[in-house]
Amino acid sequence: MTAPQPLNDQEIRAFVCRHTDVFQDQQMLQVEEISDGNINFVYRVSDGQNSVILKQALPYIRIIGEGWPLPVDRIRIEAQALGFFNMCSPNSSPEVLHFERSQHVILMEDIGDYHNLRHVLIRGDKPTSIGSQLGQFLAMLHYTSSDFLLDSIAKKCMVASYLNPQLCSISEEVYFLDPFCDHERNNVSQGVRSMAQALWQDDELKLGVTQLRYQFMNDAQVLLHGDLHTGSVFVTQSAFKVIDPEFAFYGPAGFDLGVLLANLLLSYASQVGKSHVAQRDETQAYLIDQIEQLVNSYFGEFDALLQAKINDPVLQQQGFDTLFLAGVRESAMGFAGIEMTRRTIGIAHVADLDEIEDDERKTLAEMLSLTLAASLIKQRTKLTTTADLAALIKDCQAS
Ligand code: SR1
Ligand code: MG
Repeated sequence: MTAPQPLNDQEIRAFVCRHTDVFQDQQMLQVEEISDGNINFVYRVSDGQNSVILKQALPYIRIIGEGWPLPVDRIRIEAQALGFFNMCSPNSSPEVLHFERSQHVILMEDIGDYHNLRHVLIRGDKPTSIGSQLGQFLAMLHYTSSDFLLDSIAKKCMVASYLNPQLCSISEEVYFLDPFCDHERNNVSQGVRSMAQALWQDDELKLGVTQLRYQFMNDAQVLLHGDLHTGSVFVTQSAFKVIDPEFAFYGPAGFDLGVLLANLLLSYASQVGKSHVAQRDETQAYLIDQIEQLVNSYFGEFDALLQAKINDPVLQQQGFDTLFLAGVRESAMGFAGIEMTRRTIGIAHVADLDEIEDDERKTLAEMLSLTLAASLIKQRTKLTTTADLAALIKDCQAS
């Protein structure tokens, strides 16, 4: 039997005209494939004036094919999560124009005026308040989906409607398993092979990884984006949109914060690849500022929301809010270390490191990433302020 195929251009034009009233003439529509992630097919459909985005899920991973099957229910979860994000924080995600369950297709607003944050940072552009905007967005998402606001039954129904077993299973493997053993899926550069071999033997590190994986598998605290790297964020100088929540599920709040923090740190580590020292220092200072903004605004906003309203009378117990947020901070630091490790030596790398042309500088950047990652995992209980985090980053760079 042949595998289900991506829609062809004619089918895409017909689909878009059937499900929107944006376009006059089907034959005038241009279809451009803009798939950028690993998993789905994405197209921009335009008549020169108006445009929409069509995203199609097939029952396998796009870049691998039928060899890695993946249920199409992920696109139902993505449509649902995009709606929830916009409900929590208006205009924080592309508007879903139509979701067609039978064909596993979302039609959504084209955010063509926004740019992929990973590429923005690689170019050296510096959007000024992206750290604090994303920290506030995440705090609002996590609080709104938590037991602090929802009643027990509503929360459990939310957990059920975001069960995403196969995508969680992928994350359990590609974040927590492969990078911490000599797995055939890993992609380890020659320059950091000996560091990778050392970390595969590091029992203290692997115990931390095990604790974090167990939290990822069991702590259904809040609705997570589930894959919040800088390629899942689009920005202008003053605004952002979060895309691509197909990995959304109920998990530990520290996961989203940790993954985002890690991607800013990967950008930080990649600056070691620059020969122009003043430019490197300026960009690293900018990134530290964004990291501090992200962490401080997340905890500041979450704390303010908790002070304003906790519905559950037991969760109102004095001191529980502080304990909860301290736990989130600790796990976020650990998850950041996991994400950095997997993006450096696992199956899914990041362009920030991979596009460094000079091999020696690339090795130095990858070494800094792995050093920082291991410190974040091992020292996560001690990083109780952003000053502690900034000091750890400086120490790792100096070592
Ligand atoms: C097999 S590739 C897995 C990764 O691709 C997605 O973009 C997610 O980051 C996932 O971990
Ligand atoms: Mg993605």
